[in-house]
Amino acid sequence: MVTTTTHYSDARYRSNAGEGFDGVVRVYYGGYYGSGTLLFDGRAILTSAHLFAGRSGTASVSFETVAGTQTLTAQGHTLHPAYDGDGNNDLALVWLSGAAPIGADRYGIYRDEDEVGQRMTLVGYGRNGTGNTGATSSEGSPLLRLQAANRFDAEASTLVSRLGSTIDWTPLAGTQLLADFDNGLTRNDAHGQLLGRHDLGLGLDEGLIAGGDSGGPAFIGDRVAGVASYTASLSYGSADPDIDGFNNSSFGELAAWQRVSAYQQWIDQSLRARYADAPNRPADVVTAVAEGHTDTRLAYFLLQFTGVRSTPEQILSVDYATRDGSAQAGSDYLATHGTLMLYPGEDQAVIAVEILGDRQAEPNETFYLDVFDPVGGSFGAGVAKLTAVRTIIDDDGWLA
Ligand SMILES: [Ca+2]
Ligand SMILES: [Ca+2]
Ligand SMILES: [Ca+2]
Ligand SMILES: [Ca+2]
Repeated sequence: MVTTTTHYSDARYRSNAGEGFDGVVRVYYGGYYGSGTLLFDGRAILTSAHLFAGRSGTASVSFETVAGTQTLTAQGHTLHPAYDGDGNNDLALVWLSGAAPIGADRYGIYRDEDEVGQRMTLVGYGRNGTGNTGATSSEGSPLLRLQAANRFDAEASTLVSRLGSTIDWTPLAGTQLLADFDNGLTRNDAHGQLLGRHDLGLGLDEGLIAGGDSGGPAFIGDRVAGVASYTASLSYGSADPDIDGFNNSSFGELAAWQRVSAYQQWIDQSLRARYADAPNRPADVVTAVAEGHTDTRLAYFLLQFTGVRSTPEQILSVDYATRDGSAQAGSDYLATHGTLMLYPGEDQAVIAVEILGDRQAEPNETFYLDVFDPVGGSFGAGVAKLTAVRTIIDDDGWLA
């Protein structure tokens, strides 16, 4: 009745490349395809661990942007250390060997724990089909990025408390989110029938994951909130919602996404650990960054907390956003915004901003990073915002 292998999305509504989500990629490893999301520093892909486990090879990542399809060989990948092969901690990070294509969207991660009940957008390179037939196309070429929508209905450990030993896997509490594939009929409303979470879906926008979508994102707004992990066809007592009884991403099935908000510390700290040239103390901060000639390079801003936590476990945070000076977002650097978390044991961390290389002679230019909305600390009496400036040093022969 249940499979916990790769699955993803059966979208009845779909869009092709060029309609957004240019940072959702296809990931290839060991003869298998999945999907993934380019994260906010332009250096890492968030995907699922089960694409890699038990296989060998070198990962590659294909971007579809207005510039066409670009496939990059990965430098390596990291599985979540507690991945158990049975749907828990099913996350991996793929490390690009350089910067992602400039035209690919970078995505922040969803950090709040209010996902259940929210509409989300599913994007991936999985098989397509319809809710009545299930996934019908084969995986592989050509790249076809599909899009659909759904709503998170429940947290996956609810399955255990409601269905007991009917299910043969044990979702870790708080770490997975569920959605079902609705056709508007009560009898095929999987979470209504199985969990008492009644919702008849989003009409023609509704979709689910299918093979090839594994590792792909579920976005709430423009942030990745879930990572596609598995689908299931479940029945319980008189409840038999799957329209055809097969695990094929049809109406009446449910799917699970790894809950990104529960893994933000692992994601953030894994990315930061890759910044070999990041400053560790104020004296090492580089405020003037050479522009470079191609791709992007990282400029770092160092945030330090010098106060005392109310408890050692307290997590601190600030929000941040870049702002143009004489340098302009999109032509001189890539705009970014997000939340920087300081986890227990951390009193400082860096924010990375991508500087765009080119071969044009131009003046040295500046941009800003604003930091605001501190949680768990303050910037000092009456101070609502901190601002730092970086200078992009032209290296193409400007004479002034
Ligand atoms: Ca649904
Ligand atoms: Ca439903
Ligand atoms: Ca089915
Ligand atoms: Ca240059």
